[in-house]
Amino acid sequence: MTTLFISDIHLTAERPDMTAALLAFLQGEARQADALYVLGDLFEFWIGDDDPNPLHQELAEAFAALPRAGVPLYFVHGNRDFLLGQAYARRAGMTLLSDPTLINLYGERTLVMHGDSLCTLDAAYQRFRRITGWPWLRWLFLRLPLTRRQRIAKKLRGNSQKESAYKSQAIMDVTQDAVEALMREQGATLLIHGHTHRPATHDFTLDGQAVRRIVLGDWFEQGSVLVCRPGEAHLERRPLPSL
Ligand code: LP5
Ligand code: MN
Repeated sequence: MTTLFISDIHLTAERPDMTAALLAFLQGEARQADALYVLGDLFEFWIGDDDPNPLHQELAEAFAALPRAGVPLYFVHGNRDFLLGQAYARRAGMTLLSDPTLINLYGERTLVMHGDSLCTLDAAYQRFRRITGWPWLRWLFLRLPLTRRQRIAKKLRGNSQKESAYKSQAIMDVTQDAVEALMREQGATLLIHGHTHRPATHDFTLDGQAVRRIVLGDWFEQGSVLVCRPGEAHLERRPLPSL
């Protein structure tokens, strides 16, 4: 009995080692799980389900094998792949979840989310998030020619990299206030998210009750997998192959 959580793999053709590690994970241990949750930023960036990138097709096939083998597969959008749509989700056998979603994890009220919405000190990012959430802007963007979308995505990535260099670590982390407000509102005792690339387990007390926040890691140096069983949760590492 295990439920697995991953996020922030940032798949790109430039990192075949990360793709190989994820494929091995999907073809191996994920097949034995009760469910797999992917909590955003699976891809380095996503500019539409019509992108003919062969990596996307390869991954769709590998993911779709899971639900075919009886393992439910859930996806929460990240800030890099928020445009991943129903067409790709269907191809990959993924059920799209809203951010956040409350699940029952072996009897525990658990919130799963990407985590970017909790970074409330990062005002510039929250503005970006609000604007890129406008349905009409998404609609327009998705109708641009692919090369134009690619150029815009690269530009946004470049700006983000430049800006992040000037932001403090504290600004780019979640705030305890946002975490507590959300957990209180949802009556959750466990919160699982990614985005910050700071894998850790944070135990604290909320209104007199012991609660926990688990942060998933990225896959740049090694794989990061949260393995949950009834009453236990372990953040584990998986090696990347040397190709
Ligand atoms: O990228 P990452 O994870 O290292 O940093 C994030 C925040 N950055 C982003 C931007 C993404 O990297 C860009 C991804 C492109 C996706 C595909 C294109 C789709 C376009 C769709 C249009 C509808 O998320 C970064 C955070 C950091 O996490 C830590 O939390 O700090 O935030 C930024 O750097 C954002 C800037 O601060 C935003 C400032 C500009 C605001 C104006 C909005 C203009 C929007 C125009 C849209 C076309
Ligand atoms: Mn992210």
